[in-house]
Amino acid sequence: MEDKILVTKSSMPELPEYIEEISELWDTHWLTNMGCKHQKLQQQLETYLDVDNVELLTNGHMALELSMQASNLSGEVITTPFTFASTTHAIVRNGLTPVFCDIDPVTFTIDASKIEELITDRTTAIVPVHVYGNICNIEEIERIAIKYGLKVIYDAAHAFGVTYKTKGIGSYGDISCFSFHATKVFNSIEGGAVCFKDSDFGKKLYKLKNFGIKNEEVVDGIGANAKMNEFCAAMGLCNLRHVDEEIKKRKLIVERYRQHLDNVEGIQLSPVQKDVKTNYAYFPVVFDEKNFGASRNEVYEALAINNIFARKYFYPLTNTFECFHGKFNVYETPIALHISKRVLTLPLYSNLQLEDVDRICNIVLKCGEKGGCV
Ligand code: T4K
Repeated sequence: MEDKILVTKSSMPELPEYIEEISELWDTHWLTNMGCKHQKLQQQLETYLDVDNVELLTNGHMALELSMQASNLSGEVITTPFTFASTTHAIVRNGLTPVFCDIDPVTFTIDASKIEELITDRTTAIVPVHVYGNICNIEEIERIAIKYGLKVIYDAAHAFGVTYKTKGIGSYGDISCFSFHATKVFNSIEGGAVCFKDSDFGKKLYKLKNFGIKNEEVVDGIGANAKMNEFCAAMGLCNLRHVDEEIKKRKLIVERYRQHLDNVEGIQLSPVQKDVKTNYAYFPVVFDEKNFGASRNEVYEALAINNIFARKYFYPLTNTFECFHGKFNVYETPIALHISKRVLTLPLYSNLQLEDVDRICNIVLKCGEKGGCV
């Protein structure tokens, strides 16, 4: 039996490169609290992401949670349930009420044409998600935000390195939050970043990530601890040197997938978006059982039998989570519900072999043939 193929595999530099990067830490003994690796990565990311300011954090979740806190939001926040737990949890953990907007059936991002009808006098922000590296309808979201005086905080966890109209995706909206988790296109083991324009917001965020400390004798905020440590920052510095190469390799893999799966009846793939340079973060496939001949779950099982572990990102929807005890009505987001029951993200990482892509696609396509997935 072949080795397991998982949905992704962390990108890592060659070991000597990482050792070289961290060796300095044995001289300085400075391991965390905004050391030199942290500062260097922050600066390099401002350039790479093409944004005004970057603040590094322990992970993408704290980037979201503390960004919302530093924005002094209250009341309701419009978002989507077709996302990882983190987005909704960050809203709820800030004492805010998520108001779920449905998604666009093609891009899987928030359907901007449905946002306005959800705005009330309690709405203070929109939290859209750039799902799988597909970007949201930036212009329409901006128009609505300006019209109603709302903050826009993008969950850009999947959008590292994406550009729109040649500008870094993190430069749109008030704030964009990236994840540098081990499973992402760019990783710092665990890590995250907030991109922003407003320097007052930046000062608040910085304090929130460091206990609210102003100086050695004054603590004037009730902060958390969300600082990126030096080992993570060093991993980030190494991986940043190779990320363009990684994205190029991902592109070849995605092209191979598309050769097999484009124009197959009953299969929907991500769109190629106009004016977007994508990062090939995930390879989602939506299966329409009637037209394809097999359900998403049958394909998932058929792959698993062959030691290939695709994932149902994003199923279940966050508005169905048990922790919310039925508080939200999932039927208010019917398209998100429809997609979440049918989507499967196939394995995708830079050193996935093209022959493995062929094998994965053969198994998938066989499921659609008469006789099913056996
Ligand atoms: N917003 C969105 C839209 C997000 O998708 C996420 C995270 C966030 C916010 C929050 O960002 P972070 O706080 O995480 O920085 C994984 C990731 O843990 C999570 O970061 C990611 N989204 C989510 C979509 O996927 P799980 O529970 O599926 O992870 P796990 O442990 O099952 O790993 C998935 C696969 O990744 C494994 O089968 C193999 C591979 N893997 C995993 C680990 C841990 C590696 O290759 N190396 C590793 O170290 O959540």
